[in-house]
Amino acid sequence: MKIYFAGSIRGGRDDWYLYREIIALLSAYGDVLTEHIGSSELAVTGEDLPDKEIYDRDLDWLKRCDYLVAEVTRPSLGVGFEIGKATEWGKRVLCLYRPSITPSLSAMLAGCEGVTLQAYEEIEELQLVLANHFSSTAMK
Ligand code: 6IA
Repeated sequence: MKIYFAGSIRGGRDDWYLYREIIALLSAYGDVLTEHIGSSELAVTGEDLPDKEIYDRDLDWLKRCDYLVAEVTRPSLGVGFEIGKATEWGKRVLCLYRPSITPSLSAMLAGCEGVTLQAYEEIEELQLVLANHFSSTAMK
């Protein structure tokens, strides 16, 4: 099973350490194609690739994934774009967010039928959330 994890890059790297922990939890369920999102070395000015190469590579991974899991507490244009594409392509999409920081999410996520939203505050809560999500949406 292939999982595409999406998290803010140019939208701000405040939560990079949290992304790293979520990626570690996700790796119990499949191959996480985007482990670099949780890297401390990927800064806002980060990866040394032309934008077009990043775009082509990421969309290719997104097309091949079974699940998109996104941490959407920090608004990111790129993450929103990826969620839009994934829902259009019929991927299973789980969006995780912390209401203490972002109490009301964009209606484009909150109102989208193709998106499963899950609020949480502590990383410890996610173990159960992910177990439930992957067992209830298991690939046939
Ligand atoms: O708009 P954002 O940059 O916050 O968008 C973040 C999302 O877009 C992530 O979920 C990634 O999948 C994708 N993305 C955006 N930029 C990159 C990137 N390097 N490398 C990999 N995925 C990316 C950006 C380097 C840049 C800061 C020079």
